[in-house]
Amino acid sequence: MFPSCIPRLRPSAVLVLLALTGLSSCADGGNWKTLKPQANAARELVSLDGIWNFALPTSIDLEEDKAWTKNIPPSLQIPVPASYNDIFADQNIRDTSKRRNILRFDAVTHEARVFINDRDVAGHIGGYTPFEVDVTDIVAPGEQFRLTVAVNNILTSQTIPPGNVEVDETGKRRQLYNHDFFNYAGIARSVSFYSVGEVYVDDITVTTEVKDQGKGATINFSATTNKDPKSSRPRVTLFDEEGNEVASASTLQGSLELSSVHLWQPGVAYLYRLRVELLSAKGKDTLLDSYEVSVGVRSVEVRGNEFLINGSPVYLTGFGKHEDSPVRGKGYDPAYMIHDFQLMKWIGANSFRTSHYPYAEEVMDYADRHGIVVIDEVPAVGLNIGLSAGTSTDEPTLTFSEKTINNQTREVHAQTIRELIHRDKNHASVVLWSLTNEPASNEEGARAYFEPLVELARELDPTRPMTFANVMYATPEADRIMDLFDVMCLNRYYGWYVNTGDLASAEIGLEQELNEWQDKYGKPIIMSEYGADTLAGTHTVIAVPWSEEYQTQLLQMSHRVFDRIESVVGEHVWNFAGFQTASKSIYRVDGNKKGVFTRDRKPKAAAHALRTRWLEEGVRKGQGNVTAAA
Ligand code: BDP
Repeated sequence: MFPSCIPRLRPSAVLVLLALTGLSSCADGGNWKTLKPQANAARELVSLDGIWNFALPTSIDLEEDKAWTKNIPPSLQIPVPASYNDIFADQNIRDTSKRRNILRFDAVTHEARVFINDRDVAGHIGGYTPFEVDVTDIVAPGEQFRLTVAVNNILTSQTIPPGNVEVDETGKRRQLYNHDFFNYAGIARSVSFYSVGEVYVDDITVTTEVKDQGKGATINFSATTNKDPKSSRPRVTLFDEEGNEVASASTLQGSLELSSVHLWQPGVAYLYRLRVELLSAKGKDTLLDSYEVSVGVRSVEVRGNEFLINGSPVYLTGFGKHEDSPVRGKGYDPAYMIHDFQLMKWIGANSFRTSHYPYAEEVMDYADRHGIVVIDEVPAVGLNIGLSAGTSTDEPTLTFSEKTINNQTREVHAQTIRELIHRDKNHASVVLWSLTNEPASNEEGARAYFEPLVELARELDPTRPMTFANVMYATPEADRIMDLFDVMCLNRYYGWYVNTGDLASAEIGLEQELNEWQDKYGKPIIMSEYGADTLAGTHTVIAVPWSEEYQTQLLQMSHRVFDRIESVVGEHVWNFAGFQTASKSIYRVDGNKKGVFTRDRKPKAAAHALRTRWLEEGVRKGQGNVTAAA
C-alpha cells in the first residue's frame, strides 16, 4: 500500500551511475545526522529498493550531461541495493499537509548527488554512512517525480579511502588505490522514504554505567528535536525484553536508575528499548513523534594490558571481515549477512572488525541482538602510499605531504569519524573505534596527521577506547602514533609476507615483536590480522604456501605465540571469507584468498581447526573468554 502523504516515485525511477567521473561541484546539503528510519504510530516508512534504470554518463562533466533532466531508458537496469560493478556482463498519516517527507540513503559509494526532477537537491561524500534530504517542499504528496542519483566512484588523495587516477598510454583513465579490496561502487544499501510530523526527534544518545558489581545501572539519555523543545512534551520510557516498563522520565536529557539490571554480555545479549515520545505541548497527549533505540547495558574499559567488558577481562576470537559477495559486490544482502553470523557462531567467533569501513546498520543491529563484539572502523584504509596488497614497493614514499595525504584529506577523514560515531554510538556491540587501517604510521607527518583525529574521536565519544590497525613495517621502533591509542591492534603476516614458507622462523619473529610491543606500552594487544592466502582444495603432505595445510599450520603457529604473550587479548584471523580485489594486482588470483571460508562461504581446513581451538579447546584458559555468539 502506498501511503497517502508520501510522494510517488515514477515506476521508471532513474539512476545515473558515473563511473570514473568527477563531480565538479562539492556534494553537500545531504544531512548525515540521520536516524535509521522506523515505522511506528507516528512515522511512515516506504522502501525504494528495487530495480532502477541505469546509465553511464556520456561526458565526464556531470553538468554537461545533465542526465537527471531526462528519463533514463530501461535498457540497462540495476538492483538497489547492490554495487553495480558485477551486475553487467560488460562492465509512510494523519495531518497530511503538515508532515515532513524525508528521502534517506543508507549508503551510496563513494559520493552522491541527488536530483528530483530537474533540481539538484542534495549531495553526500563518503560511501559507507547514511544521509537524507527533506523533500517536503520539493514534491507534493501523491505527486509523481523523477529521482536521479549520480554516483561517483573516483578516489583521489583527498578522498577516504584515498586513491589516484592515472591516464594510460591509450588515454584511458584508470583508478589506482592502495587498499586490497575491489573499488565497488553504487547504491550499496537501502533507499527509503519516511515521514515524520512537524515536530520530531532528530537525535538520541544513550550511554550506560554498570553499578554495584553488575547488579544495578544508570542509563543516561539525551534526545534532541528539530524544533524548540518547548513545542512538545517529552515522554521517555524504558522497556525490558518482555515489554515491561522499567523506568520513565519526562525530560529530553536525563538518567534512569535501575536497581536490578540484565547486562548486555558478549554471547548473552540483553536489550532494553528506550522509547522517546513527543506529545503536544498543551492539551491532550497527542502523539507527535516516537522513536526507539535498543539499549544494551554494559561497560567497556582498558586497564593495564587487559580489555574489560562489565569489569571482566575478555578474549576476542573472530575475524577481520568484508562486505563482499559474488555478483552483489558490496550491496547489502540479508541472506549473506545472517549466513555469515551463523558461520561465526559455528566456528566460535565472538567478535569481528568492520574492516575497512562501516558496515550496514542491519549488521550492527544484528550484532547487538546476538551479543557479538564489534571493532568499528572508518574507511580510512590505504593511507600508505608504499603499500600494495600487503607488499611494499621499493620506491621511497611520502604518504603525508601537501601533494598527497594532506590537511584536506584529514578533514574528510575527520568527517568519516563524525559520521561513524554519530551513526553507531548507541550500539552496545561496539566496544572499540578503529580510526584507520595500516596507515604509514612509521612516516614523518603521521603524528601531526593523526593527533587531532584521535582528539576529535575522544571528544565525540569519551566512553569507548580507541585503536587503529598497525602495519607490519611500523614496528615498535618505527611507529610514531601508538601511544595516542588505548588498544594495540596489530596486523602481522609472519609466515606469509615475511618468512614465507618458514613457520619456525616466523614463530621466533612474531614472538620477539609481540614482546617488544608488550614491553614498550603495556597495553592490550589484539591481533587484528594474521593469515595466509589459500587455494581451497590444494593439499600437500609438507605444508607449503597456498595449501590448506599451510594456512592451518600458520594459524596454529600464531596461536602458540599469542598464548605465550600475556597482553594478547584477542585474535582476528584475516579474513573470514575470500573477497574481490583490484584487478591489477598480480598477488591476487580472482581476489584475496586468505578467507578461512571461500568467497561463497565453504569452509577450508583452517575453519575446522579454528573451531577446535575456539569452541572445543577453549582459548587461553582462565582468561575469562567470552562465549561464542548466541
Ligand atoms: C593487510 C590489509 C588487508 C589486506 C591484507 C592482505 O590490512 O586489507 O587484505 O593485508 O594482504 O595489509 O591480505
